[in-house]
Amino acid sequence: MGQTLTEKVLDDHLVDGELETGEEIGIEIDQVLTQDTTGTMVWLQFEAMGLDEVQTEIAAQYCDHQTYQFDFKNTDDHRFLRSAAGKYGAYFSRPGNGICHNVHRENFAAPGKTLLGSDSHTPTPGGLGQLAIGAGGIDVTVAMGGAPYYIEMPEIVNVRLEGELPEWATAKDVILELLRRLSVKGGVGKILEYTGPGVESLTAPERMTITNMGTELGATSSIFPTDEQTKDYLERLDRGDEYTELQPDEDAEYDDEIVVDLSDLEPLIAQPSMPDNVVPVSEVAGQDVDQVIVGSCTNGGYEDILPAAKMLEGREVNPTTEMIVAPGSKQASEMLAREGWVAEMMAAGVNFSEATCGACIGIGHVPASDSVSLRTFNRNFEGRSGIEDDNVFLCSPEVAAAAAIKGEIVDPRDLADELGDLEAPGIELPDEYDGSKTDLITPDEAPDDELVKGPNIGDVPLRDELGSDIAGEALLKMEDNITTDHIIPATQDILMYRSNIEKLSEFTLSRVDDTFAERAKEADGGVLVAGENYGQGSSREHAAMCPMYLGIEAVLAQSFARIHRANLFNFGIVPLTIDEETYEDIDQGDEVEIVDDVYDAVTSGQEEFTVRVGDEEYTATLDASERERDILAAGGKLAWTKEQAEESGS
Ligand code: MIC
Ligand code: SF4
Repeated sequence: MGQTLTEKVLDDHLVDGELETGEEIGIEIDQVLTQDTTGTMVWLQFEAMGLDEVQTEIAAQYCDHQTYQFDFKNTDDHRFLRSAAGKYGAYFSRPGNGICHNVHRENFAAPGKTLLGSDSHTPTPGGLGQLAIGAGGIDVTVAMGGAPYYIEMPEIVNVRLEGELPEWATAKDVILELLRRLSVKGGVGKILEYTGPGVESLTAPERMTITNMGTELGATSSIFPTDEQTKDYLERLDRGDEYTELQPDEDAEYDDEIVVDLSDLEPLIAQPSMPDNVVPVSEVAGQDVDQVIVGSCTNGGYEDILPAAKMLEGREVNPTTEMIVAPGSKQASEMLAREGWVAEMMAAGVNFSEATCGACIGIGHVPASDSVSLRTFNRNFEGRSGIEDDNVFLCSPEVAAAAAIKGEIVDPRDLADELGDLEAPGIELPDEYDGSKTDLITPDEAPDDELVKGPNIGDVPLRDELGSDIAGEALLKMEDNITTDHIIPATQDILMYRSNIEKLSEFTLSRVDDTFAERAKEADGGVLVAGENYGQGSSREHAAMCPMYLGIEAVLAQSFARIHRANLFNFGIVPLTIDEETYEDIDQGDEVEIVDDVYDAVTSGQEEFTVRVGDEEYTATLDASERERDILAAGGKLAWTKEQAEESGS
């Protein structure tokens, strides 16, 4: 039987296990990336493990999330990260140089290589045939130390693209269509492999918009085959020699198939406050728009901003609307500036920002209260923009620019009819990507002996070995699709404590219940209860670290998002799956007790646990590999990795 493209790349990197769905496999990691808000913990854990040098082909530390240096805290973090990159041998990308995924794709992403990154949108270079996976910080630390990365072999879904995109429909609409059909949990446990005759019409940057936002489906990764488009893009980046052809075998078998006819697509939009709340733009047309932002790792490339710039050429942003353009990389800004597009946009009334994640996580450009903001981003979870009563819509740069011109949501096709001289800008790649590279510092350029830790850099929190008893109050009962933004919100006031767990933990689950952290501290133990897809969204391990710090011992949920589930194991919290009936029966405040000897049950491979709630008993399931059980028993991955190193005498 032939192989899928995913199987080919995995096979090439396989060091443990067999490529059978559901089996645990270990793969070799060629490249790692980390960013400032997850990176400080990555390096603190690297230090705590006693590792002394990066072992992967490429390790890159980006500063992109918290680029504004309001006081000493973010600057302390950036200085620490530069010293860690210099000491251990990673590339360092200075604040303002751009978003990790954009700068990585410009400089390092390569077909057939594996990439592990401590950011959930790491799968972005899947559009170049790279197998890229997002993970918690400590998983990246361990991979950077040279160890394989372990995952359950996902199902491989064939997303067959047919036809070609009509005018005004874009790559963003392809992924919004998939979100509309499959929902934010439709991709959990799956890798989406794109095939079919529609692939060749999409340029590499368009493919990367699609693979970037596969994360919103909960997918482990997304990948495209490589072809003339991939080669062409790499050549324009002056990296043509890194091209290799990668295609699935003709007789490859997939676990499932989805067909998308590109020619059927039209401009789509995700309404507040979930990326899968997708409708045609025409359905919500006419609503006043206060703010429009073009940017982020999904649509912040040169190729994404250019269409918006072309639409604005000789026109003006509506006086009642504010439009911000925040490029994904300084290279994109620089090229758009050299070609005169920045001036053109500014003349139209655009507020041009530095290359940063910024507004995507509520840092700067917070919308006005109870207003509509249209963004080309990938996430619109409630409150993520920095204000609780936000109304954030997600759309393509074309739809965003149309709204900026009209001052209200409008299908760009209708705006074109109305204006008479507005043409669909289409997609255009530059002849060459020629931005300067001065802000990407090689490991040899700035070697460092010491880690520089200012007062904002705390210690890595640790948990003791797993005990025999877990009993305590159900401190919080939550609904379906709770995001990591609910558990540990981003936004400036909170993000600046990412290196200081004691302080950060005060904000745990504050978006669900602002008394939670206080109550958890007082109770000194307890469990969380949640519905489906608990912990969807980001890779931030802080969403497991902080509950651990507050004494949470188990999470009982109907299902878990992949990265967060791994983070719970990594920080010694037992993730138990419960059915709907059990979920319905447990109330917040109930006393919950796991009847089994937890340590024995976890280490002996027991799958079913008895949970007592008042007088009733229920069954909860621990679906975990032997490795995951060992990690849990040790009290988390840091302790477990150290134990392993001691046992092997290294
Ligand atoms: C996000 O988009 O939510 C983030 C901020 O990039 C996170 C990483 C973080 O929380 O630092 C992610 O997606 O993993
Ligand atoms: Fe940055 Fe937003 Fe992309 Fe996360 S989703 S990496 S915050 S731009």
